[in-house]
Amino acid sequence: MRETDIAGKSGFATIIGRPNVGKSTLMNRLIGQKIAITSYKPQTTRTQIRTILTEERGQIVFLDTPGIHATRTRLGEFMVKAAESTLKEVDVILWLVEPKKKTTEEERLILERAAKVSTPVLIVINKADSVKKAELLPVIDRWQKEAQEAGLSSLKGIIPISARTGAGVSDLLDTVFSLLPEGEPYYDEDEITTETERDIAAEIIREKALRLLQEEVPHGIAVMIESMKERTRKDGSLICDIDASIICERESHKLIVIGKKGEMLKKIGTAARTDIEQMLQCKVNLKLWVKIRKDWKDNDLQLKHFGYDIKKYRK
Ligand SMILES: Nc1nc2c(ncn2[C@@H]2O[C@H](COP(=O)(O)OP(=O)(O)OP(=O)(O)O)[C@@H](O)[C@H]2O)c(=O)[nH]1
Ligand SMILES: [Mg+2]
Repeated sequence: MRETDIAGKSGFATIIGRPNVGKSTLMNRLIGQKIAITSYKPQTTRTQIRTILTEERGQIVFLDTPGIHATRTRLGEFMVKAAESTLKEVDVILWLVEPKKKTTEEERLILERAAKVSTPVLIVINKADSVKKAELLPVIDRWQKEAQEAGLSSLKGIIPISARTGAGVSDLLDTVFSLLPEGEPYYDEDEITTETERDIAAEIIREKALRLLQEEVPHGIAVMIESMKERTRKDGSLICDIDASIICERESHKLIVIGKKGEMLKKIGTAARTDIEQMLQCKVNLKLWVKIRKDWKDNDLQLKHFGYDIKKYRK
């Protein structure tokens, strides 16, 4: 290909799929840096997260989105809207699925929605490392048929990858670039994300809570950064003081988050501090509090206060 054929591409690519399929892992892999939090539990990501990849051939703005699922709470409604609202707004849809034998209800929902828009779609079969190569072909065939039957006429390819190992990711990137329109970049070339350090710090704390706590407790948690200030220590080095609150839904959850003699809260704090120090490249002094806001997941005002503004995506 001549260089001029690929020069100056620019556009948006949304990453959608059901919960836990590996969307955030893929986005981090694509930009080569950890911005979005990940966990083995479904419904980890709650908002749209925007990251930017700039290369000589152009710029891609990726949107990592919450997993699409059937939902009963206002927070769940917000999350699904945050994902679905991207479908029409972008230049390419990266739809992640897993190499399983059956299509899930959630995936049928996505097929239906994606067939209604004219945006180019790539079906990305993630976690290809979890099956033998020979098992992938029937999966590709099955998705081809599913897409045809659902009238997904904008399907541009089916690409197996592993977000975990990186296998197939550069082919995927080439395909995304080939589908983007030519145009000026949307962001400066040194910009990696539109998330603030505060947003990322709050998410890191939530990630540690998700990974360390068992069962339903972490799904009812929100994290608020109350204050975040850098100061110079006597020896001239920088330190960042962060005060943050973990919000939970009930007293019993608060006790679990704090743990016996405060052990759990300490664990969450230590793990989060290490990651935040890596992000900020300086020492961090992290203080964590635990607060109760009863049923905050169904209260529009509180949702907005914790960064989940339901009006943002409601059309
Ligand atoms: N084996 C394998 N596991 C993967 C791969 N990609 C992601 N995972 C794992 O799948 C789990 C979910 O990953 P996430 O990236 O958090 O998934 P997500 O789709 O963003 O999930 P939600 O935000 O909850 O919708 C994690 O335990 C990842 O380590 C992969 O390519 N192979
Ligand atoms: Mg995610």
